[in-house]
Amino acid sequence: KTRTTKHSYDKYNSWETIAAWTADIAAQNPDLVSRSVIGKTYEGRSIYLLKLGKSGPNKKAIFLDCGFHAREWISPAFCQWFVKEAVESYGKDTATTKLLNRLDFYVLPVVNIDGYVYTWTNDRMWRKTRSKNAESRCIGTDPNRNLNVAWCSIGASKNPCDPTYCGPAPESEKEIKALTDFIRKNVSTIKAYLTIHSYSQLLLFPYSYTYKSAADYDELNSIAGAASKELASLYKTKYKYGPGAEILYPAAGGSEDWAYDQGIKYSFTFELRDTGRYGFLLPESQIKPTCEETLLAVKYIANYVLEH
Ligand code: ING
Ligand code: ZN
Repeated sequence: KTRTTKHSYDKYNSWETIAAWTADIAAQNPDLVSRSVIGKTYEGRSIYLLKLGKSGPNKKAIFLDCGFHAREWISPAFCQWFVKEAVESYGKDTATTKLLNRLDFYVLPVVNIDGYVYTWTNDRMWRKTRSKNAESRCIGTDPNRNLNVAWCSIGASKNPCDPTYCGPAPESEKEIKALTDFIRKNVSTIKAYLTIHSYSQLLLFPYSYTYKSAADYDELNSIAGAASKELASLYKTKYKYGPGAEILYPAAGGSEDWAYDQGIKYSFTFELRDTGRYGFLLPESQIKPTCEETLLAVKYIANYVLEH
């Protein structure tokens, strides 16, 4: 098959290139990576999920997703980097080898594929999905306001023209239905849920939909503090951490709150670089350092999950 564009870990890749990469990375690492399709997007694209880990009985799993919001290009870049590091380090680096021997990682490289494609073809600053709305000329729903957790009660809009439109109903978006169906089906094995956004350099944990503190506040706060410290150890990148409602803004219908209320205790939202100089338009020169430092925080959380 001829490829028009080549995949590169330190560049932003088109969806076509990422899709081909998911097939290649699974084919090249059959004992470590497998690919499945968990559903189709509104525009009919396959939603790919990669499963990473050496096969074994009764393994705990960590779910990692990227590309909820179309314009946050550093996010899918991180999921690809994470997979690269896993396959390149397995059998070489003892810590990574141990993680992959004892845990499974489900990696969803791009959740909102239609939106991501649209940022490449039409509007670089698009955020939402690309589904049509009844009785409106405006397109799309905010996927991170569309989950069934205090749906549309705060920090979300009922107006289809707004960037935080919650959709006509919880899980109205096919991409969100595919994700939540998968997690519900595997909820007994999934011990951590990590979702990657940008930008602001924050590590958020529940809740965002209420100012009430989560039952596991103390533990989540100390994990977030330690993970942020790990992240900063590489390039001194400063992260703030805390409950979403308090350190960012209150917002209902987000995936991290939903996962937490499903019983997945270790649930975090990352907001990667930067703090606004480039914002969503983070230069490609920052992909490698951003992914390297973020990987340290993700590995810290994975190790914590393994030991608890
Ligand atoms: N930020 C997230 C957003 O969806 C968030 C913040 C996290 C809201 C968790 C709700 C729950 O608005 C970005 N940059 O998308
Ligand atoms: Zn986002």
